[in-house]
Amino acid sequence: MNNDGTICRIESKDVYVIDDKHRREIRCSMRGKFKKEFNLKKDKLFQTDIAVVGDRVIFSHNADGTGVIHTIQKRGNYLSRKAPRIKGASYRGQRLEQIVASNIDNFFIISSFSQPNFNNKAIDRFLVTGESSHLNTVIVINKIDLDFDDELPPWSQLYEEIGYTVVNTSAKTKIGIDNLRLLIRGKTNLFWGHSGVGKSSLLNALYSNLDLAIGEISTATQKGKHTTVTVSMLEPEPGTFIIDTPGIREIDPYGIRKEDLSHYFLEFKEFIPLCKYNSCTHNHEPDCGVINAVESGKISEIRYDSYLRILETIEDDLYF
Ligand SMILES: Nc1nc2c(ncn2[C@@H]2O[C@H](COP(=O)(O)OP(=O)(O)OP(=O)(O)O)[C@@H](O)[C@H]2O)c(=O)[nH]1
Ligand SMILES: [Mg+2]
Ligand SMILES: [Zn+2]
Repeated sequence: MNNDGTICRIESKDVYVIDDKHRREIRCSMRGKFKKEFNLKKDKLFQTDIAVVGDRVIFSHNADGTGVIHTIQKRGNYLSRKAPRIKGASYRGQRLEQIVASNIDNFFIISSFSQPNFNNKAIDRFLVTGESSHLNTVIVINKIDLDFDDELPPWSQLYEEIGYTVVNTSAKTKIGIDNLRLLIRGKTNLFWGHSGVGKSSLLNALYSNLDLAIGEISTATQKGKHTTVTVSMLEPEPGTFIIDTPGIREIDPYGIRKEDLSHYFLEFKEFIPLCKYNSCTHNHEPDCGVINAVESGKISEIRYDSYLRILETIEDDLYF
């Protein structure tokens, strides 16, 4: 008999599925046809994953309590990034797309005020990733108990003025945790950010029934030690799903063209039609609406600087 479920975890060939009806986790394998299709498409394939956490599937039960996945439903949306370079899988300069998770209601960019240091450039990159994947994005700035000199408010304000929801939290003192819980309830939420910012700590603070492993911060580098190692979906209360992810090293969004980048900086949008050239990259061109807006203070220089840095890294890509 066929059953519906959602992929919650993948461990090499084992795909764990939460059964819609019984809310139980079932260890499944993928039907052979998936592998065949994967090999056939390999030349043209820009996606390294056939099945990802969040995918809705149809599966059947085996007599021994395991299951077999027959169908993966079309993804409503997904978060992807450039895959780490895989030898032999791509030609020179080409990077594959790696899908992290699918069917996401809220994309939470988790950052920390300190330990590791607040990094607005990284937030801006993550925002581009979220916007280009059409996700509903929320910014969380954790560890505000370490903001002894009240340096955080201008940063929260910068992003709030653009239109983002910003939640300031401390997993330690529990500030902001109730606010965060309200945004999460009843939705599928992805937690994304560098190692050590406190993704798993926040989840433990949000839901007392979770007991996720928490890592230390290296005293030498002020960075996390990659404590969470797999993407996994949790259901801390019925109907609320959270996908905890391992801290990322590489943060490049996938598949963005130079001329499209500015559309993912939401506050630039109204100024783009004022550019003299249609193909303006807002970098050096004369009569540029975006540059004029930066000069008159309507766009923050900090954000424009992030834009230029990301633009440079896109120019390194050869395959578009
Ligand atoms: N002072 C302070 N420390 C925190 C807070 N939240 C987390 N930490 C500490 O930060 C360290 C890393 O926390 P984790 O929850 O493991 O971070 P993570 O983002 O899940 O890291 P990875 O799993 O490696 O990606 C731990 O030592 C936590 O105790 C906070 O709000 N304030
Ligand atoms: Mg973690
Ligand atoms: Zn321009």
